[in-house]
Amino acid sequence: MKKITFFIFSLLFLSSCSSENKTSLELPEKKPLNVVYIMADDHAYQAISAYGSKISELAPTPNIDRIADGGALMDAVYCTNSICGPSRASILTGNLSHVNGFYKNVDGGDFDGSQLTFPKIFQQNGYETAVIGKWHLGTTPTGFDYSKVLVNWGGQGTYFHPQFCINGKDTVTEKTRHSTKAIEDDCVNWLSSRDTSKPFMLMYQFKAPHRDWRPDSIYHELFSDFDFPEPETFNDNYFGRLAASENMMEIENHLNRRDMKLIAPSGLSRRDSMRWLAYGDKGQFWSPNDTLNGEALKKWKYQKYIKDYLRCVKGVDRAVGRLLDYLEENGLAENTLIVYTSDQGFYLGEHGWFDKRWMYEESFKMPFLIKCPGIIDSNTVSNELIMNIDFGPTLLDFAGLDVPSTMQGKSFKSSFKNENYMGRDAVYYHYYEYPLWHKVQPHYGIKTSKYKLMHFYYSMDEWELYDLEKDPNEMNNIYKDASEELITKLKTQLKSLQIEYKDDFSIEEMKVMTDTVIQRAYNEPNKLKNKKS
Ligand code: SGN
Ligand code: CA
Repeated sequence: MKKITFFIFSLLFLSSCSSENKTSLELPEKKPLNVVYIMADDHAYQAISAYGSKISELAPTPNIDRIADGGALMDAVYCTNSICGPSRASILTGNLSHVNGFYKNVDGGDFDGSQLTFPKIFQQNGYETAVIGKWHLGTTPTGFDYSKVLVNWGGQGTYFHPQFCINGKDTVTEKTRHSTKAIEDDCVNWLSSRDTSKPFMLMYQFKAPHRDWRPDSIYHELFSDFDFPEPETFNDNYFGRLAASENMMEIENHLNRRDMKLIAPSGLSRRDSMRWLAYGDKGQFWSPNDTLNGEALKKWKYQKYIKDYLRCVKGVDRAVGRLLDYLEENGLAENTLIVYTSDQGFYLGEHGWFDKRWMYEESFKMPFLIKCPGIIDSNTVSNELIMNIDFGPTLLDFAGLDVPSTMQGKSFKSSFKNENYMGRDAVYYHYYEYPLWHKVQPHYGIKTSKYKLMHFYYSMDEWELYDLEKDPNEMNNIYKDASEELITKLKTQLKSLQIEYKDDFSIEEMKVMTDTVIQRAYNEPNKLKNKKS
């Protein structure tokens, strides 16, 4: 794609606004559209107050909500493979996991950065581009003029003493600031020192609130004078759902000592200390004292988990507020598109769980708030069915840049203004990683506005069907009771999506994808020496 001048940018932005009756006299005043894409890690929509859940009323996110107040709250945005690296790879490429090649975090290799990604298109069209924070794709980011990404702890980064790699070369260890604060400061610094003759596209990506949920010390006392309510499905017994019954992500049975912030006994070797802290991952029983067990222990674990999680969210909300203030104070708010999302959803005790991966609603659905003055009206609520592969095409479309036909995702920009917009009637899902972590059976499926059909195919052959209107909590699998007509209709729809997305492999071929082991070579500091930058 050829570079274009900034005069052309102005034209493109004008046309992208599709604003009626513009005259050429107005042209010189119009500025090109900037983009700030904010993404947290594992931030559940239930923990954003704009989505209105019970817990978020007690732990509001006023700054994140500002994005929806000035733009749109999207209520039907879905992840195509609900784990970190795969979701990020799909967002960058606009393609499903089996097409972009990054479909597992564990033994799934590194991201092929030579592929076409949406940041590359912004960069090729004269934007200054940057990614700061969590990346988790192994290889050095491509398509960015500046990158500063977390590299320690297998690319996850840590909350304290995180290590960042700058432009694939220099590694720095953050000695004082919490990871959220370091990323917040770095983004504002990057904005302040950017080349102001160009428009910018910034990816602002937090580690928080990912496991092991370690908040900044300034939030340690938050929520200490009350308890959060447990979700309706907290004591789910997984009746009628074989795959769910085999999980290893229960609050009661799989949170470990590290998650609960216990301190390992002194005198242990580093290895033994790590083992001591990881105790509980595999269902081993432990209790912080002699009196807590049974239901009381489960309740105690939940409160510790949810409070630390929401304290981490509090830091993210503050950091988002700082960015929004910066844009407003520097005259950038009117021509900057802002997105807030998470790489996937997360369980906050629903079905008794933490973590993600399942096609059940809490981990499948992504929070998505978007603001673009002049195009999206304030306080819009959208129920359009969207997939994460649509993000890149949409951002390009807003900026007036061409979306390559090789991207499987589609822009939903025109859904905000065009009353005749024809959106999707179903979204597609496919998850592969097994058994690590958390023993979630590989599965694929579709969701329409009324039904969800899922197939768990790896070491079982189980179908699940939910009537989402009657059973939004997905507790009642009606696959065996549903009419043949309904099952046939949904399976036909599923098959046609698999063909459309070129994911119509045989079950045996799909199993091979899960079993394939591709070593990863993260850009961790000690490995960098051996790698070419
Ligand atoms: C770590 C976590 C898992 C989590 C994965 C994937 N364990 O391995 O609980 O599912 O990350 O998360 S931990 O003990 O190391 O925290 S993802 O966001 O990268 O997909
Ligand atoms: Ca994640």
